[in-house]
Amino acid sequence: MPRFIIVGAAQLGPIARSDSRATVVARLLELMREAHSFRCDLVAFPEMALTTFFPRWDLQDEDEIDAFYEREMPGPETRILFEEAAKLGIGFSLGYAELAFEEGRKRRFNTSILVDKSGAIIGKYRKVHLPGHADVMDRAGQHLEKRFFEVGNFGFPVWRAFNGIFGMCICNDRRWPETYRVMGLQGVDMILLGYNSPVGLGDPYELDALEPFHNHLVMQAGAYQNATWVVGVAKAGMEEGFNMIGQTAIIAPSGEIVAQCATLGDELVVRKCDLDLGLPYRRDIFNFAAHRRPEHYGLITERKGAILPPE
Ligand code: CDV
Repeated sequence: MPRFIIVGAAQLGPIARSDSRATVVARLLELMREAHSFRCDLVAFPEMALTTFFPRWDLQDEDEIDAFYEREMPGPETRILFEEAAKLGIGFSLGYAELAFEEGRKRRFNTSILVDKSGAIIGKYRKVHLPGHADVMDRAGQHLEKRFFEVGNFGFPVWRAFNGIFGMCICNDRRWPETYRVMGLQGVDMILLGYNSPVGLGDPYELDALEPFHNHLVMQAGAYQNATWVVGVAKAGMEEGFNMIGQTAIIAPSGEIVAQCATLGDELVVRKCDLDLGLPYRRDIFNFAAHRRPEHYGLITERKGAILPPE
């Protein structure tokens, strides 16, 4: 029996610091309704889709910081998204900053959820690869994710949903082959991936000119090497003076980009995806059971990391 899904990648243009949740949620609702008009089963939204990308600022005030986080999901301002999804019969993935009270303390995560067509949360992922720094750096722009988030504690789970096996990862995760491989080893059919990727932060991000190339390079490689669909969704455009790349793309298990946004604003691209398109790869060139040889890769668990060249 064929396994098709119509998926929408809902890129967001910039979100201003002063934008209310209600304003942003209204934009998400519009994209969700548009996705439904294209008969989408599922619409994917970016990383931190409810607020501006606040880790660019050296925020100190606890209340000011907390205001960027969701204490509950759905919450008072986001419930309407879940209600609309249930009414339309469309699933969605959504990235947001999560404030959790666990192990007797306040915890902060960069989180993404997967919601089914009834509006129920069926999966939650917390970002593992947090880029940037905890302390302010002497350079043009800051990326303080290591200060504002803890490393995710769920690993890279996958979920049976939408007639297939689905996984999620967030932004910088897409640059790491382990991200895709851990899900690939669990038979993932489609990875939903939101990102906020600024250029112009200054050293060490001097490779700005190659950023668009690297963006697609890693997602296409991850898709091909693990025979999975990848849906990469950007928050794009000039946000609070920072230039965020777009290039939202739907990538087939062949590694080919089959749909791509053409703007840096709110834009939906849609693709009917055959979830079995990866099977020829899984049966042959990337038949993990037949060809992978982890027992011959060396004692990688004992190596704590790469040795860096001298400065
Ligand atoms: N939000 C991100 O994870 N951004 C990083 C940048 C800072 C390198 C990224 O990998 O795109």
